[in-house]
Amino acid sequence: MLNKYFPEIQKPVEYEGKDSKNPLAFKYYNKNQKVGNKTMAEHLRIAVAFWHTFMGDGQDMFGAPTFVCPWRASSNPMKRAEETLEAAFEFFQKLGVDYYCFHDRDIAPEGETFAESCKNLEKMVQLAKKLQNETGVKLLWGTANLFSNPIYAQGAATSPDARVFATAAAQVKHAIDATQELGGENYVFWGGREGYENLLNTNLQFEQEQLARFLHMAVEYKKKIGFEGQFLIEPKPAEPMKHQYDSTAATTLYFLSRYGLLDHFKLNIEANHATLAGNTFEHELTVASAAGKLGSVDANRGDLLLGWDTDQFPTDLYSTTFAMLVILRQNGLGKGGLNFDAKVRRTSTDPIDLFYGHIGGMDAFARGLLIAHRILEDKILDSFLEERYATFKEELGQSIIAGKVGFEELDAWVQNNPTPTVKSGRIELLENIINSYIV
Ligand code: XLS
Ligand code: NI
Ligand code: NI
Repeated sequence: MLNKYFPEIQKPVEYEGKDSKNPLAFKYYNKNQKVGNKTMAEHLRIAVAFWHTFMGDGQDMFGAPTFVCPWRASSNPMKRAEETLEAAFEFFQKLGVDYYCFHDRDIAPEGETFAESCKNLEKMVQLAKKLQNETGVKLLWGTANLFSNPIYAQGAATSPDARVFATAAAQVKHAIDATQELGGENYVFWGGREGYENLLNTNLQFEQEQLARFLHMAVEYKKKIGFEGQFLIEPKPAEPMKHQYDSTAATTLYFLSRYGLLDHFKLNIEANHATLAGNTFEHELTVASAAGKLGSVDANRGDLLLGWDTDQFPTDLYSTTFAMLVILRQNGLGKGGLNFDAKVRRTSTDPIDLFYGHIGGMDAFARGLLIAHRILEDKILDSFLEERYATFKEELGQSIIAGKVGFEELDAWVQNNPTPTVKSGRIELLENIINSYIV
């Protein structure tokens, strides 16, 4: 086992059960425990987000870094990248997770030129490959950072400058290559600065067409190189742009179908992006799932009192339960997983805080899984739903569903039948039932 950067942890974090008082043990997440026909690890497919966990140093717009990362000490950028990657794999092993996710620029520094950046990436990919082989940790998804470099200030695929579009395309090509080389199971497109700040300087229609052209090129390239990962789009309504084009699950699905891209993409739903859009996490998951397009999840949490992407670790059992209900009902996430796109607070200043954050998030989802599984096993919600829509199983309902009747036939039916009585939706009862399962 790698053992250099987290000396406080001398053995992998273990499951000790709910009565354990050990803060460095799982109380619910028990990797190999079967829940239904899969183990917890197979259900949850937990991934660590490279950017927050190993690049975050607590810096914000009001103050300097608070978190001293021993793995970021070297002044040589490539050495720093190597040490960061080594620290990351030590962390994955000690935490006992199977997956991680990265942006190209997380694992390799940008060089003086684009060509040099590509070389740096290729080099770091080889080290990542070696570490993956040694530890068995896999890549859930890769992505490209198309938002930090100043050339992307006005968008990447939706930039008003063709040369910037070209640069973004080249960068994504290399990021897909890197993901393929590392056996990545998915590739994510999050529209970093694909959006606008002011309509006065924006040709919105053109920019949306550009985004579609860009994604079509990606699909073509994927086919060409035989990349087998799933393409995912991660909606977000705002930040860094005032309006992002892929703002919610529904707008993204509309965009994909309008531009003939629906067959090639699924969605990566992030909890904090859902709430930023004024939706619940479970709303976004349900919209994606209902379209057969829920591919993966960025598992985090926002703060309803703050209007930005705070990316906190998930701890809310209602939220994890509702999320797992959606995921279990669609039979899992397939190639996707739960990526903790989350960071510890600026005031959590020690490497060990990274363990507390992840342990808490994994336990919260393990509990959500166990609770949701029991709710579904008991068929309480399913039988309620069956009952609520029961009239569609009867003659009238069946003729509506089969398209055998229109407004005139329905008018005739209504004229000849008694006024329907309203059936209770029983929301309070259902909420009470959910509470009785959250123990
Ligand atoms: C930012 C996004 C980002 C994506 C990956 O808000 O969540 O972290 O997940 O580019
Ligand atoms: Ni995200
Ligand atoms: Ni986010």
